[in-house]
Order: sequence, then structure tokens, then C-alpha cells
Amino acid sequence: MSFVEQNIIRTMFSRAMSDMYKKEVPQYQALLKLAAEVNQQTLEADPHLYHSLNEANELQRINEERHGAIRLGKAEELAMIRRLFAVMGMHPVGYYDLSVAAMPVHSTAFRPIKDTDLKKNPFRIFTSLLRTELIENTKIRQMAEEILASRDIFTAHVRELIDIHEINGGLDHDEAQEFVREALATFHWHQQATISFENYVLLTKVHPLVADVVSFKGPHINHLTPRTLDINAVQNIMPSKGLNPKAVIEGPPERKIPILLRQTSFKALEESISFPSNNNNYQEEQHKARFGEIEQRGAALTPKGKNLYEQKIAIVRNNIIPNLDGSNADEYYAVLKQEFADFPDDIALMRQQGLVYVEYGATKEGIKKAGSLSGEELNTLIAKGYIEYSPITYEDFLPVSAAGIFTSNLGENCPQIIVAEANQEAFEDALGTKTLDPFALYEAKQVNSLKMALEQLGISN
Ligand code: OOG
Ligand code: NI
Repeated sequence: MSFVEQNIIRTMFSRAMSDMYKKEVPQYQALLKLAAEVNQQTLEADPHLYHSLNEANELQRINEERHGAIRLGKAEELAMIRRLFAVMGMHPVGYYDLSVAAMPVHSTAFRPIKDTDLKKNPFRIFTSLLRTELIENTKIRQMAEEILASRDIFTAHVRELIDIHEINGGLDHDEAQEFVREALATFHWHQQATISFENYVLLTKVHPLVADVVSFKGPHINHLTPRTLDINAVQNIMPSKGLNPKAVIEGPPERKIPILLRQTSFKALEESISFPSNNNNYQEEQHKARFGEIEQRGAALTPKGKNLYEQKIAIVRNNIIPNLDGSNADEYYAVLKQEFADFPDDIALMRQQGLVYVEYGATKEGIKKAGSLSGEELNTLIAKGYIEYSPITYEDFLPVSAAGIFTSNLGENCPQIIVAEANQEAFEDALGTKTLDPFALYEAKQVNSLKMALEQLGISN
């Protein structure tokens, strides 16, 4: 029996998801088209970028989705989704506490871990779990928990296929195809709510996120996100394509050496939902959940670099919070730029100061000298041009940015939720395993690359 590679199942799944979402949300199709156009123009205008992406075999997949997001309601759902994503080689990396932004959820990202797997298909899913314990009103909390307790978001057959995968250690061709079809069913849109509009309104008042999670049969995919090579261009062109962009681009400012992650989206659509009412009737009302996002990734920062980034973002947010209508966007960008002015923007400096993770490699020059270099310091090898390095791409998410994405899509609200601390332990109990530490993954990649480079130069360490 031969198994289908997990990377291939992940690609089958991300394409099926994309096809489904394009059909369900035509605006998303328009965003994909815009992203592809901007990518092509950027590549035409920048032959150097074209060359480096080509070298890295990145060009064919440039316009494929990088991530999506879902919101789950209870612990069993998170535990099962972990097993479902594991079939596709996606594992929980990082813990994101969104209670800091008055969001009643905490999250992780399921993603490939190994470099070779990320290269084959980097698709990941930002996955949030509702924290019902943060609902202040006891009656509403109980109602939400009861509704969630009675639902099953997985098909019986996907459960079987997950078992088969775990027992056999893989899926064969037919099983893999069935798996993709059955898994997809969990992420469909439901035009019908499972609760009355009255109860929906009660939940919305607690927090619109609570209503989005509790009112439906399953955790609809709420956005997909392709990669852009020029996020400013996409943000600026969106209105002319009939897409309504969120007020500002989240994350760091534009820089020579891009860091972490910059994101923007078109705002969630108002969609018509049928809510069950008396005597088998339905009441048509509107709900906002689904949007389209775009991301541009830069260098992964070390804990020191990430702290510096987070400090700066906190200072910016103390000074100015972007209005949802975009009325202070220019001022916001000015404050952001000003605050980041002294964040080193030179890769050599960033490496020297230990702000950034890099991948090392032996140069041709260095390899010619192999065997005669023992005892040389790394900095000397770099200065002499025997070792080169480039930033490692950030593969994870940013809680403050995520909160900004949530907020601009849910709209203004006055949440009735308990102010809380992070609770990584509870999240991991629900998940059934620890989340992986993203820093450790980047660190390992840096260390391995250096080890290999030194070996190539004939230096043992
Ligand atoms: C998730 C928002 C976070 C991102 O890219 O930071 C996110 C959600 O709205 O459920 O996807
Ligand atoms: Ni996203």
C-alpha cells in the first residue's frame, strides 16, 4: 500500500478550500486576481526580486493561498481539528492570547514545521477557540455552552478517515481524496443559523465573535489569504476594484528589510442568514463573518527583536488607535514610521544585534578554501566572504495584528466579557498537546544552516 505524501494532501485541501471560497465569496476571487496582477507588475519592475524568487523555486506558487482562519466553540472540536490537520502535516505552532484586545478567544496556527514542507506548500490555518468562561452573564454563558455541546462539526466519515490515518500511518490515493472532500464539509458556509434571531442578538451583545461561533452548525472558513509582493499597492487599488479595504495595514511599517508580517483585508460582507422562528418559519437577517485578506511576510525576529517590535507597537497604540473608518490612517502611519525609525533596517546590523534569525550558507569562495579555515571566527568568515546569510522568513502570526483584523471585520461593539489573562494551559489541555514554540523552530533552522555551512568549509565544531 502506498500513502499519499502529506504535502500533497495539504495542497489538495488548500486548493479545494480556495475553489469553495471563490464560489461562495466572489469578492475573494476579485482579490485573488488583484493580488496576482500586483505580483506580476512587481516582478516585472524588479528583475532582482524575480531572479531571487526564481532561484528559490517560489514563482510557481506565488499566488497560492498562504493561510485561512476558523473559530471553534469547544475543547473537543479543537482536539479533533488537531488530528484532522495532522493528516495534512499541519501542527499547532504558537499560542496567541487575544484577551488582551478584549476578544473572548485564544488561538494557535496549524502549519507545516519543516523547511522542506513549508517550501512545498506553506498553507496554514489560524485557529481560535472560544473562551465561554469569559461570558459575564451566567444565563447566556450556559445557553452558549449548551448549544455548542449539542453540535458535531465533523462528518462521521472524516472521523473514520482520521482513525485510518492514525492506525495505518497514512492515507492511500482514494482515502486522501475522500478525506479532502469530507474535511471540507466542516468549513462550509451555513446560510441557516441554528438559533433564533433573538438569541443571536443576545450573543452579539456579549461579543460578535460569540455569535459567529455559536449560531451556526460549523466553523465556516472566515477568510483565505494569498501572498502579495506589494501590500501597499493592493491596499491602494482595492477600492477601484469594488473591494472595501480595512482602514490600515496591520503590523510593522514598510522597510528596506521587511520584518514579520504585514496584513490587510477587504472588510467582511453583510450576508443574509435565515434564523429559525416560530412555527417552522424563518426570519431573514444579516450577519458579518467572511472577508478576504492579503499578507506580505518578512524576517523572523528573535525574542529580543520581537520584544522590541512589541514595545514599539504598544507605544504606537498608546498614541493612536486607527479609526475603523480610516479617518486617521495617515496620522497612524506617521506615528508608526516615527516610532520604528530607530529599529535597525540593515541586515548586518540586525544580525549583529541579535534581532533577526538568519540562514547561513558557505560561499563558492569559502568552499575553495575548505580545510584551511579552522579556528576562524564566524564574523571573520563572513567579513572575508566565505559565509553568507539571509533572513529566515516569519511563518507565524501577530496577536495585535490579529486583533486588528478581527475588530475591523466585526465592527464597533461594547463587549460584555470578563477581562482575563492568557490561559495557555487550558488551551493546551483542550488541544490535547503542547503548542510548539515558534522561536525554537527558527533557532533550529539557523543553527542547522550554520552547522552545514561550517562543515562545507571543513570546519568542525
Ligand atoms: C482570525 C484573525 C487573525 C490573521 O491573519 O492574523 C488572522 C479570525 O478573524 O478568525 O487570521
Ligand atoms: Ni488572517
